[in-house]
Amino acid sequence: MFDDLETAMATIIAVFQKYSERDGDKHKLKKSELKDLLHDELPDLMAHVKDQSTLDSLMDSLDADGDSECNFQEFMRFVSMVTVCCHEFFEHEDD
Ligand SMILES: [Ca+2]
Ligand SMILES: [Ca+2]
Repeated sequence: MFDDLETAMATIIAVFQKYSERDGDKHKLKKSELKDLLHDELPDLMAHVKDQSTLDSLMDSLDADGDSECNFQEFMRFVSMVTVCCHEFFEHEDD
């Protein structure tokens, strides 16, 4: 099968919904939902984000519309940012 990217897109949507539906607005991640998502789905990354203030500033930088929640567009901006960083990291691995 050649649908890896489609699968990846569907996975991103499913992961977002799994956490956004837990509490309050079903279509947005509040800070506690975002925290659980990052801990469970990005454990390697979260190993570098140990303190609450880092999480707070991450949430603030993601929250483009200032409603203190992370909607799917804001989440996607974060996922693409992290993915680009990972890509750059692996590119430099070959240098
Ligand atoms: Ca929610
Ligand atoms: Ca927001």
